[in-house]
Amino acid sequence: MDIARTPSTIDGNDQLADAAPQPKAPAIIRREDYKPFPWKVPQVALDFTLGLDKTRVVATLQVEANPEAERSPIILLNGDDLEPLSVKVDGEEVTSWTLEDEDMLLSLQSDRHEIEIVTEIDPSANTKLMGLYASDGMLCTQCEAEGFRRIAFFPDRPDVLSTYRVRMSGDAEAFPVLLCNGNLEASGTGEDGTHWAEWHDPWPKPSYLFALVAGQLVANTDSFTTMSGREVTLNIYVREGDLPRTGHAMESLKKSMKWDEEVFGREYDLDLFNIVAVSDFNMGAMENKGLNIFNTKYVLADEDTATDSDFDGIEGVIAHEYFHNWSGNRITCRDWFQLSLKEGFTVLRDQLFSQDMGSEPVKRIEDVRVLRGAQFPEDSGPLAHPIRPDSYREISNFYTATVYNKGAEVIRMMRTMAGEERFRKGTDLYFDRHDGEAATCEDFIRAIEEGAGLDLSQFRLWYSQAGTPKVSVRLEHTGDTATLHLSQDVPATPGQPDKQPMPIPLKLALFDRKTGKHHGEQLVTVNKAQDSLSFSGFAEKPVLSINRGFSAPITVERDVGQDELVFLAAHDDDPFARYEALQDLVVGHLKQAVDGALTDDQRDAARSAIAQALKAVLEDDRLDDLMRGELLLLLPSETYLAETMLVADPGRIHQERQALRAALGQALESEFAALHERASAVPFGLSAEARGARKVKTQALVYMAAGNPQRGKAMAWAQYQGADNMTDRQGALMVLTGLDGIERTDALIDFYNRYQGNALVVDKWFALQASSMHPHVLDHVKALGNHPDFTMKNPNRVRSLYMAFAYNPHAFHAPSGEGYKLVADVILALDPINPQTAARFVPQLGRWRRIEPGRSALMKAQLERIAEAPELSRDTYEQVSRSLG
Ligand code: B3K
Ligand code: ZN
Repeated sequence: MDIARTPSTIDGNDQLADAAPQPKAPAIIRREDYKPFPWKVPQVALDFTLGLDKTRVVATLQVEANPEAERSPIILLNGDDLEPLSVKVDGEEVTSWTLEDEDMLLSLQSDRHEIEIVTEIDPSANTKLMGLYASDGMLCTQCEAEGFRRIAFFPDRPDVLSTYRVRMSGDAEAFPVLLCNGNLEASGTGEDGTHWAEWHDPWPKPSYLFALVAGQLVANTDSFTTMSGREVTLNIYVREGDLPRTGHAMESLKKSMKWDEEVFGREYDLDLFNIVAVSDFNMGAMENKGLNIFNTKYVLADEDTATDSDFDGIEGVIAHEYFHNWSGNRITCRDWFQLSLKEGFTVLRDQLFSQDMGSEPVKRIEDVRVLRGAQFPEDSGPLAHPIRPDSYREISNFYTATVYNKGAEVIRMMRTMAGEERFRKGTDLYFDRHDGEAATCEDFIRAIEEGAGLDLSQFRLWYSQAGTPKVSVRLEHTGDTATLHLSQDVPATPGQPDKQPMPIPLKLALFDRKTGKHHGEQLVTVNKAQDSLSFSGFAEKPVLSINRGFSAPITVERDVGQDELVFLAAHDDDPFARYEALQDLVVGHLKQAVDGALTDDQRDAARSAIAQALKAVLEDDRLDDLMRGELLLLLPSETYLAETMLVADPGRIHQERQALRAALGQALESEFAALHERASAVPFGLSAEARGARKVKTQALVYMAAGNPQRGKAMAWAQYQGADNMTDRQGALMVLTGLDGIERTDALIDFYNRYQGNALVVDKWFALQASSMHPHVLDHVKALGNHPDFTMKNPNRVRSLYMAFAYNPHAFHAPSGEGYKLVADVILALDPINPQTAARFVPQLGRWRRIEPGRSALMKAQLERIAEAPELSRDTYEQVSRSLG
């Protein structure tokens, strides 16, 4: 990720880079420098002789001069950690090549050639998990964004599209299953216990979508008949013992295939769709053409080992990767600055799918919570960048909540403005017009503009301006007219001091105080810095409900009293707006409390208003439990609270938030006890009712434990012992982990013993302790770092311990600064092993400017310590230098 910098800021950053003890600052790549590649590579043949420690790759490239680009007598073939063993042009060994940094520059005499390059790689030494690597005895690949260059010398950029023919051979016992993109065309046995397979992918693709898997795997096999009647074979490959936990992933895949046909008119285009689950993986999953590779976390589930939210995560990620087949693979990105073209759009598609599969309002609230928790802090910090960035040093740093989640919100706004039907006309035009191309965000916008009949000229600013717009709202009432005064401000971000007003689509409604009803929802688009709108026919001042459904990814500052928020919390018919009113009520109170601006009486009054609103949620029988559970998640995260303050004191935020939770637990103890009892009586099942019951059951426990720890502990221990599913068991253990006592110890030991050997559940065991409310988390995490099951080599394990810790504000922000030191130690230790994962920790320390001075200095000192380390990776270097710059 990177910010859109003015030239002067770029220079400033370079000076900083020069000051650091780096031999050479990694280059800045700029969007404006894009040039088409001088060569086309219509066909590629790859021949792999597989081995865990030594894999030989023969890459044969048919190349021809690209008539749409400037001619060049040299072809640049990217490489990373590769040595060429032989280089041939048109069958002849040549020496007309040089290596520049890691890349090969090869001279070519005429317009059309065959290039053959042989390399040898060591997959078991590949701890970066980019390129071809060994995981748990099998071989697999990850090529996005720039991993293919670790396998073969190649123009490793997304606008070079080729068809691939791949032959792979290897030991039949070690690698009984041999998979690649496309269709299996031939296979057979070779000499000395080897066997081979030949795969062909008819769809031209960029190198980042290449994939290969070889290992001891078994498949859950099923099939899907597409809308045109073609039968597609579906396989989910896993380790043998994991087969019984693949059912939910398979169902999710079939639902996704059907939904994409119905909602976006997209049909699958090969006869085979393979998914492979691997346990060492840098992210969630990867959409390689016809051969998706998944983190086991997003494939394996059953009721004993996975929570309801794990099940939802699997459904969403399976859908996301499948949807990429069109939004990403059939139409890919011209360059990596266009990443949101495929990611923002595909996130929107997976969000809409999950809304349709479950509860639409609940999913919307969850998505907004993620946006606020992860993306708003990006937008307001040193790493802020537009959804289509202008420059970067390391593309891996760009897989951000801004590109993904804000990118999805921006396209969702287009959909809101166009309406569903017209939006679909726009996406149809996009898919038709750009099929088979490497496209740009501008291509997408133009297709929506033409297909949906929208004017998006000013809207394009959402692609180029970083920062979360703030809209201030005031409602004035005179005579029978209500006038809404709106003003917008897009805050300055690094490199973008001045912003222009953007079109902001706001859904709103005006409520009659007496009837509790409104006269219809309206959509208004504010596109000026200041605007006023009048509504007549209101004898009394109405209550304003605004940004309903979170129609725009902004912050709203509304000039309303506590009574109006309580009114909306009780009456708003838009579930999101209802949730929002409760949130505003709580955020407003906590901000005042943290500022020390409340007398005891005022504090009591506010707490009792919040308790009343919460009681209304508990008693409202129009709500189902899934929605009730969302509303009970009343307390905004400490991170989000910090985000609403210019400079935050994490200690005070934690204290006040905990105190409010305890007060609510005490005020409504009998109500929560009754809720827990009612929900506990619902037997296990996968219906919305049963899932809702599990959700509110643990919510009730959380409040009970805060208000009356002894009683809460006893109930949690009983829930733990009686649990017949992971949702209940994990919920109870989460509560116990935050408390002291023998129950905590016993439950943690029991959980570990019960699931020892199941890596995904042991990850939960680490994560629960690292994210707990217990005052001694820091000591627990330090000790867990020495646990025999802990390893820096497995990203899931690293995330479950240290990422959970870094995102646990009360632990991370320990006043001594030890939390910051621990995270900096992790970054330094992990950087040489897996830089992509190491760099992901930096943004937490990068928040230093928004934290109170004592802690801020300690955070900055740790960033400086990292910056001084010799030989930082490009990933970590970029994030640290920008966080300090
Ligand atoms: N496209 C991949 C992400 C690749 C990340 C590379 N650092 C997964 C996804 O968004 O679907
Ligand atoms: Zn994606």
